[in-house]
Amino acid sequence: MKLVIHALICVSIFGIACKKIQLYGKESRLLAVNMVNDAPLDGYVLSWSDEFNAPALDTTNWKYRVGVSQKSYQRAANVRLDSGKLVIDLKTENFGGKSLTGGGIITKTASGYGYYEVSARLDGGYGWHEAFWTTGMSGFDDPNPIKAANARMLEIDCFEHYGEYDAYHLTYGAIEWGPYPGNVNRGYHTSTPDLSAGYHTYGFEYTPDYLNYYFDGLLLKTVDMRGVPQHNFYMWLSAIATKADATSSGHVYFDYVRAYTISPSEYNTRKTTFINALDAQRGPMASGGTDLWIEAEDFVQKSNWTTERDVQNSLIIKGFTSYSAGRDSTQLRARTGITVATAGTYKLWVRSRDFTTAPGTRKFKVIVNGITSPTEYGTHGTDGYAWQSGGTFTLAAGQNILDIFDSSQYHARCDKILLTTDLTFIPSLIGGVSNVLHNNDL
Ligand SMILES: [Ca+2]
Repeated sequence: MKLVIHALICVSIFGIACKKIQLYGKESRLLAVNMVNDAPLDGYVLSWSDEFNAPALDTTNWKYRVGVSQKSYQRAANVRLDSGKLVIDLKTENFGGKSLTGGGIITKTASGYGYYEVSARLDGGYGWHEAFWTTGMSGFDDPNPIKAANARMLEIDCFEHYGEYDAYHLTYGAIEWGPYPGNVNRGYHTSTPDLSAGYHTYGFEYTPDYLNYYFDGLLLKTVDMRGVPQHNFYMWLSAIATKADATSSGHVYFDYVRAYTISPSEYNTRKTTFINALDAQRGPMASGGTDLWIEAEDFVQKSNWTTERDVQNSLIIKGFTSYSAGRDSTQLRARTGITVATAGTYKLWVRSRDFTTAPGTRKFKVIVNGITSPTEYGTHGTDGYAWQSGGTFTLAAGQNILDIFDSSQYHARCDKILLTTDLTFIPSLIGGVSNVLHNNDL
């Protein structure tokens, strides 16, 4: 009965799952049924896996990673299946203009939300970089539209391991690539066991709301994904050289890659814990009055301000990076119109970035309906983003105009603005989510 249920799920959610079951016969079916019972995260069921038990790589599901990356040329010939493992051989050999060769495999079918896990032994050695990661591309030459100009593309690095660090240190993270490049998050974990000596599980849970990283079943980090670009992706299991003097031979072993999905109702139950934890990290998201939360990156006229993803996975805008005399105000300001429903007196708060290195040098001003706030922002003296208060302003119902003015022309960064009728409210941490309508009727 469980097999029937599993088969129905995989037909409807993850088409290639059934292909696997049909290809490898009764033994794999039994394995799949058992793994449903062993789903590593509450609410999830297995939807697809490759246990690498076949005599050769299933090229209906996988393509080889081929070509130059960093210090090595990746070859299909370096990838093989042996005793139930996918093995990537790392070699010193002259090929394709490089003196080192690595390899990897990439899924041919895109995957979506779910939990993904590999079991791997990372014995590449010095100078090699092993990884389980995802991107919207199924190859660097992939014409997939997710790679199109201005497409917001997310890379998830479930684990990366660099042999030159040591055998215990792994990193993980997510990166947004163009048009707002930057780290959504980055972290690392130091393992007690030697990652090169045995198999360990590396997993990530990708959802519309959060991204979880796991090592050997241990939750390493929960990242807020609300507002972060999301799309289906291809899985990459790969090993390349990052050092020209990488060790002369090494091997990376993958025991399996497994994909799990969760039903909407199970997800609604599961997500509560993680969303509550993330919201607690945001600080207060509402005052006792009327709040206008305004993201700087939503300003309709940005002029020379550029949008970037910065620490704490916030989207921000950044001004000029070097001073030049003679720039006029239209070059220095970002401007937006916001529609206000409730007229009144509002207190201004601005979330800016400062640095402990040369604090107070990346500065900007905020102008509300032509009146400049007395505070200059980017001067709070703490490392990272913080809120600064900026006086009170009268807002009329209807159209109001805000400017962010680049007063230092030197790496000024603004995350968001709060205008609130609660004059005693003090925002902290990330704050609330955007709740205003912007318009370009200026
Ligand atoms: Ca922002």
